[in-house]
Amino acid sequence: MDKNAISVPRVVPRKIKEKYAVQSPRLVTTDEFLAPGHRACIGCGEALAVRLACKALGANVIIVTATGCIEIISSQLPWTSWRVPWIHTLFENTAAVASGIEAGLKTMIRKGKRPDKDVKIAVMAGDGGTSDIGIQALSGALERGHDFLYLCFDNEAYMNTGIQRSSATPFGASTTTAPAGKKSIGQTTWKKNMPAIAAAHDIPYVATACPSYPFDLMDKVAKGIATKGPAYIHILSVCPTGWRSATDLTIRIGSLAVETGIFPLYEIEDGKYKLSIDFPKLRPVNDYLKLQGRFRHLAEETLNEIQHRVEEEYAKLMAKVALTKGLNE
Ligand SMILES: Cc1ncc(C[n+]2csc(CCOP(=O)(O)OP(=O)(O)O)c2C)c(N)n1
Ligand code: SF4
Repeated sequence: MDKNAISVPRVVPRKIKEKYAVQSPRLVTTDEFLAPGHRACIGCGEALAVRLACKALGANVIIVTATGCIEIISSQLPWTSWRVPWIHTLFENTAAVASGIEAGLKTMIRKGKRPDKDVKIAVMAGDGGTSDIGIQALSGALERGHDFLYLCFDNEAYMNTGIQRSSATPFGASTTTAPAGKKSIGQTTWKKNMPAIAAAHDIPYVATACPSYPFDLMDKVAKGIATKGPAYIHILSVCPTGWRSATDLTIRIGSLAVETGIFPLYEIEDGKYKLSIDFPKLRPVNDYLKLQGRFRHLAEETLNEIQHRVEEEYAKLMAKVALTKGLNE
């Protein structure tokens, strides 16, 4: 057991506490690989998610980070928050740089120039860097089968440069480049399903996570980094600055994304779907939307449209989970 480990009570979603509560405490390392004192905004879900992910990755990892909030908040020269080897790359080539590092390490090990054979590679990028600008390099790396874990921290817009819409911005959200007004509801396209795109590459591990469920997130990162071959985890990261939400509601809003079915938590292991939390009944989407200023302008008609779409997508996911169950029986 890690000598620095501390015992923390497990966080479980409200209302289903009795059903899912785990009485025994879990152990989490007190080691921090993303040092405190970085420059993230107050209540930043992305910084919390990165911190938790780093705990699960451990010390023996090389982290490759695209441009974006994660990079800017952590590497303001002459300081750095990174306590593990870290490289900042361009948006376009993040997964390609990780591929090169992996191939280089393999060669060094083969030539006996690297005694430590267990070093892992993790990529960290935002939704813009993943679902828009870096998608081609990511697709190539997944297809070639490089051994790394790709973590997309999805705050649903290009936050670092001022809340511009990305293909991961949800329908109806107001952003600076898709502003809501008299003639527009804001974003008019549905959120790109990045986990499904990663899964379509037939990689061994794909998952979704959210720091509102810290143990689930850390378990998935540990699993992803231990996977032989490419793994992809899509992490919903609440951004109070861009979502126009209260800074002390970050954890609650993340939980509501899951409880409403807007962002279900699941894993796809070797093509088999598994729901991480199965709610007896989903909450109405407005419970989640009403806490965020970016959706403040939405009329009932649009809220109903979003509700309908979420139910439809959730049913599709449940069908895949049921199919997996059927195949296993
Ligand atoms: C090719 C290219 N286009 C645009 C930029 C400017 N830029 C830097 S950070 C950023 C936003 C990043 O958004 P995202 O990947 O979603 O991460 P976030 O900041 O939201 O965490 C942009 C557009 C850039 N650095 N390179
Ligand atoms: S803009 Fe959003 S994601 Fe970026 S540091 Fe601030 S809260 Fe975090």
